Amino acid sequence: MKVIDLRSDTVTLPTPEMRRAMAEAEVGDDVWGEDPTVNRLEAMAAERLGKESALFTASGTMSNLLAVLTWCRRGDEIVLGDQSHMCLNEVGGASALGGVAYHPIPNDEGGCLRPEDVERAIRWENIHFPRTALVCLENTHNRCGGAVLTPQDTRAVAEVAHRRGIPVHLDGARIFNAAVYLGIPVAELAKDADSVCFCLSKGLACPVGSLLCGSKEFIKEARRWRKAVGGGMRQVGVLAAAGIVALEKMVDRLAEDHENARRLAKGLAGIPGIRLDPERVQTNIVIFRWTGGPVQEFLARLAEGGVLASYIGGDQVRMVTHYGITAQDIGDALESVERVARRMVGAGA
Ligand code: TLP
Repeated sequence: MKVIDLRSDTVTLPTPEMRRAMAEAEVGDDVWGEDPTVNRLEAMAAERLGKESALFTASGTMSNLLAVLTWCRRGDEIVLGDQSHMCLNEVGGASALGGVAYHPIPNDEGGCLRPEDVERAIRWENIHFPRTALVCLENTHNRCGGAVLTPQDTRAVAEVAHRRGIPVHLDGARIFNAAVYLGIPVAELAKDADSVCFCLSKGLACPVGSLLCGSKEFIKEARRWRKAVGGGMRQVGVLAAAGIVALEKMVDRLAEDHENARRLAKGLAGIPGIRLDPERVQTNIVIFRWTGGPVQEFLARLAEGGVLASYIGGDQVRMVTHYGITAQDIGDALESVERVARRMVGAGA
């Protein structure tokens, strides 16, 4: 039985071209700055994102953590969305490892923060308060169904933060999906952020890696923090080589994943027990509510039929399209989901 794995775009496997590039990569000791392949990837990333410098890290979580450690001191506070990955899914790293408090404010349905909420959340000088040291955004927004922030959305928040002298970090794990959706250069989406990270190991299909981008001074400091958290890697050009292939070859094809996600969402919307508005799906993430019985049973039955999806709390299920999923897989997955849904809804009626 073929398994259609829609749990995440992190399950993507490296392309044959990536494997070849990895095998042939020229390498050196990156802690000494001597890995030519890493240096090339970092230069490419900085150039694409329109920043002075970039740092190759082990994961999106590490990039976000390094941004917090670099911008903040112990006892400071970060303002971020209550549905953001940094808030919900990064093991509380900012506070556990950086002594930095989280100040979550509501994300709207489109993954944005309202500038007036950001303004209100920023502390004024008072001996009782932590200092607000960073405002964080996420684009695309994972928990808000892959929603895209426009350059204007980012600018509106950055204007408030910058007026108060506070930098903005953008978790752009899937920022290339946003750029492809909007049909604009990724640098436009990063322009108003002081630091930005993106992942190679999601839709871009690399086995490992993320890049943190910002000013020369910021990256120099983030590089020290990367070493401190044990993230200084040595002949890591073997991984960076895949990243170079990803940036050159894997960005434009994200449009296919978006097309597949739209087809998936439209099909799901017609299945009994499933609630979602397919018009809201912009990129490669589809989140829906399952109202036809226990959600864990629904997921277990889907898995028995060869369709893997993930549970994200309440009655919500997430499906993500990616390089490993074809248009044919979408049709097959929809048939399987419909079969399970009809049985469960029929049994409950
Ligand atoms: N997201 C993963 C899980 O952790 C939920 C996924 O399957 O979507 N920022 C955003 C917006 C992310 O979605 C993720 C990963 C990260 C950061 C962290 O990246 P990694 O997994 O490389 O640490």
